[in-house]
Amino acid sequence: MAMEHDGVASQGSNQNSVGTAQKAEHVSVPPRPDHSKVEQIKWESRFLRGNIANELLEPTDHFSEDSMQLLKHHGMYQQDDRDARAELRGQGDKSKAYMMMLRTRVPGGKMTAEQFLGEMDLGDALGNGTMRLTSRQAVQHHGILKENLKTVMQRIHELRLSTLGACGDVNRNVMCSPLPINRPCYHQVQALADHLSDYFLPQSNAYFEIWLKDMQTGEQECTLTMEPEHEPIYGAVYLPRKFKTAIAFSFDNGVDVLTNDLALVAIVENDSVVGYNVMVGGGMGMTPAKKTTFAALALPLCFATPEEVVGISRAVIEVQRDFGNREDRKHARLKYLIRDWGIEKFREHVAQYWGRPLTPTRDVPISDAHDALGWIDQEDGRWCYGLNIENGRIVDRPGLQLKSALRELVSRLKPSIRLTAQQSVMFCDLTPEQKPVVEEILVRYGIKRSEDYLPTRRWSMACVAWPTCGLSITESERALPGIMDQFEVQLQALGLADQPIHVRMTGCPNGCARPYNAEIGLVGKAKEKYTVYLGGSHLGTRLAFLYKDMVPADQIVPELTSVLRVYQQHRVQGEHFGDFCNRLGSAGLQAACGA
Ligand code: SRM
Ligand code: SF4
Repeated sequence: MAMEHDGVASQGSNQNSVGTAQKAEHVSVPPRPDHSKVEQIKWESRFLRGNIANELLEPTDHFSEDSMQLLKHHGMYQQDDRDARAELRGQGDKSKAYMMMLRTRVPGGKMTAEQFLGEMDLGDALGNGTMRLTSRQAVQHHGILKENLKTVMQRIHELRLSTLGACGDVNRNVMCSPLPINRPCYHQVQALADHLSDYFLPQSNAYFEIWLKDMQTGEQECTLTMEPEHEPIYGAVYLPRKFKTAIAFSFDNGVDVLTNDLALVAIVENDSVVGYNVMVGGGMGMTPAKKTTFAALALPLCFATPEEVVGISRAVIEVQRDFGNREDRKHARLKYLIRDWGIEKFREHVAQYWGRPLTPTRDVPISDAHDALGWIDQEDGRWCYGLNIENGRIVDRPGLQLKSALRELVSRLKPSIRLTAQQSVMFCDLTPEQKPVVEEILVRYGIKRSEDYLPTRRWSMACVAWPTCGLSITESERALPGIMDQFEVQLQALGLADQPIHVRMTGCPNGCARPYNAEIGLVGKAKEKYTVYLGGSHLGTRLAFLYKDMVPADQIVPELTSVLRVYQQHRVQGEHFGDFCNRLGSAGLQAACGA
């Protein structure tokens, strides 16, 4: 049944040409028959409600397919334990051990000590006993049972956090530099991340109605109010696909800004942001079998002053909303619209939607990237300590009491918290007197300090993959530590231990740990086989090239060692590993390695 929506219709991908672009505001058009099934599900969902509330009441252990799609917009994914799946299949049982993954949105990774502790408690009480810091400065819980979902959602709300806008076809967690330096530019960038995050949140009441409405009154009373239903930016079918925004500084690209749909590079003069180079159309995900898909870095769109940046960002989102591909979800990210149209046509549309001509980007290159680890002077008399969390997993296991250490540290010192884009955590606002306490706690629990890792490990990152990710082809989070152990032995043997080589691994080609612009990218292609990419830049400004395909897991380090040897012998002084590989190219490296 066609419904009246006050939103914006999907116009398909190629309906308007330059010069005839109409701002399709407040038009309500149902999805076309050739649009993907997800478009129909969103359209019929009455602004993200669908049948979720009813299914929640049913005594089942999982949701229907349609609800699964909608639940993403509430910040969660239905998964099953794939280790258990294998076991069950072995016993001839075709059922699945269903569970939910929940992602809390944390703009710029900024949390309070209470929120961090509360999230850890939640993972213990109702999750799988771990907490996962993500590659976008957010927090994930795995292993939540359907019957506990509402309780978890309400507890997250009590922590004054939310999962809304963390997943789904909307703007996701907005990233920015987590460095808590007390200079105006850092505060300005965090304020913009907070603002964009709020501004682009879905406005539907569905989140409130389904998860929070029946919360107890009193101290914990829900503060959300029931406003009339209106989705002024997204309309009834939301965006064609996920949309990601990050803000970097030209002098610090620790957030890997160019891999985002909307990449804002802050330009600073006299410690204040004077504007942003706005770049568009970055994205990592690709499907090797589908040759029209690719990883891409964002392209220059325009310069925006601090007053203009929100309006221009909105125009970018609106153009993607109205012209992004809604037929094929594998071709629906902004990067495809931009490459299909060309940047000039896209620029014209953004200018038209914004209502003013755009100014060219400024010639201020990205010059550095900070890993945000170790002791950092906040320049206000206080200190911050960035602790390397290997692959973002906070867990207690025999020989690693990481969760207990963090719990003691955060409850005793009450630092404010920042999460980094490398899945690590920073304890901020520490007094000089608290510095030795941090060190003492880490030593007592046997936690390796960031300074004790080789630089390459500080920059390494793996996606979650097995056993929770339904898309993983092979291991990543559980495989990378062992690979890094071997890799470090080789680095040391070759006298390269001081090299901060960025290694990123994923369990499938979707690229959740951003492997395609890393110096070394290891991408799961088949069971225990990986594609090796080389030649990305440590600044995140260049894509890597495919070096070798279908490399068995146990051959990764031997393959890389051959390349390291060539690097050790032929690099020019100060040349980063990625730059060296890029200089030689795939064929040059293969020849030099005698492959
Ligand atoms: Fe991701 C899908 C985990 C960052 C590209 N990603 C998934 C799902 C939800 C699997 C699914 O759809 O069923 C994974 C859940 C695994 C699990 O068990 O937790 C998942 N992605 C992650 C996280 C947790 C990886 C991590 O180890 O940190 C990251 C959560 C970030 C966050 O807090 O929001 C995560 N994902 C990324 C990034 C990196 C980034 O955004 O900076 C990318 C590449 C950039 C990009 O978007 O292009 C990324 N994830 C994808 C894609 C490919 C999208 C595409 O355009 O093709 C998928 C698959 C999809 O959307 O269909 C995906
Ligand atoms: Fe899952 Fe693939 Fe993302 Fe890894 S890269 S978390 S395997 S979707």
